Amino acid sequence: MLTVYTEDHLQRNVRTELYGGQLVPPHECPERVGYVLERLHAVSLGEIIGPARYGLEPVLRVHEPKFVEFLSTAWTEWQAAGNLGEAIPDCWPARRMTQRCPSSITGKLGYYAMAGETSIGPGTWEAAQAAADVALTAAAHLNGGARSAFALCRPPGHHAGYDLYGGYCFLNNAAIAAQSLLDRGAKRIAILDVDFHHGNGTQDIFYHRDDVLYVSLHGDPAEAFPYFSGYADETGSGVGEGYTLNFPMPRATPFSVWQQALQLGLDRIRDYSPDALVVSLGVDTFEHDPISFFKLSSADFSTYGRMIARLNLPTLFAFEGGYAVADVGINTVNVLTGFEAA
Ligand code: Q9C
Ligand code: ZN
Repeated sequence: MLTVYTEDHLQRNVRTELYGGQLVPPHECPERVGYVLERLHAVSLGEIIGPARYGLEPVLRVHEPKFVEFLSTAWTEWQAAGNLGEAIPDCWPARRMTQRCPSSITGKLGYYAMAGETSIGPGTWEAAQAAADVALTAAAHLNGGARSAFALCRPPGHHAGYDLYGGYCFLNNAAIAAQSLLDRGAKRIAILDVDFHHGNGTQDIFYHRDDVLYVSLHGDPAEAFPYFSGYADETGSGVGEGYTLNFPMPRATPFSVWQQALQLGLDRIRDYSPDALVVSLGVDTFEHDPISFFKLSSADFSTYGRMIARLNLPTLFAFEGGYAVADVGINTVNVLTGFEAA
């Protein structure tokens, strides 16, 4: 399997995450990708290539123009306003307040943020754009006839909505890749999101559409981030009704249960008969993940890689979460080698 990767992700290297009432070193750190690369080499998964540059056009197919403009200027504006730390919001457009976008940078952060843990720093925008290019390059590879490709994206993307960032995400790499596959001739794309967290951003972008089926397995939003998205009764709207499928699951869910939900999701994807599959591949379902609560072992990742392969679809894996940093490489690459072994 081909991997697409660039060291430009290193430009996202913020010092702070708002966590437990403190500003701590971010869970979503550059070392995560280092462990994946190490493991890719160890198993000789295949060639690793750099991304092409696609510019903003494919990004603007799924994100709002003013949101993209905000992301590209936020750090400069934050600094120019005289702030000393990294850029974080502290005020949101809550219930019954106006939804107008302010001109103040602090106001804009609250307007565009779906969560407050994700600091913006120097290089955040450049890294986010490079991650989108990584996903688009992997998509182009599928278009060229490949059976699979791995987009080693960082920062991750599935919490980024049409005009929302947060949950460590800025641009929705998987959604950008899915849309580019449609724009290059695919009629239907399925997105399978196996990250521990609900991909509220991906759901948001495609909620009202029937040309992208979104299937997600995740921690019950009553107990897990992003808290305000991911219930089973969120099924799509308008022509999109029935094209969003959520499997929220409780604390300590073991692989035996998770696997049953996966099989139901795979059955729905098969019925949909898509031209290609995009997998939002987060490995924070791991039993030792520090911020999540499922109980998958490293061997379970291989097992479900084989299950995904049985769909026999052109498949793009886009890297998402996973914060048991030293095990992120093994778990991620186990999915890919499981897929290839099937
Ligand atoms: N107490 C991804 O995996 N904070 N994002 C959770 C838990 C945000 C995760 C706090 C987690 C975001 C891509
Ligand atoms: Zn996650």
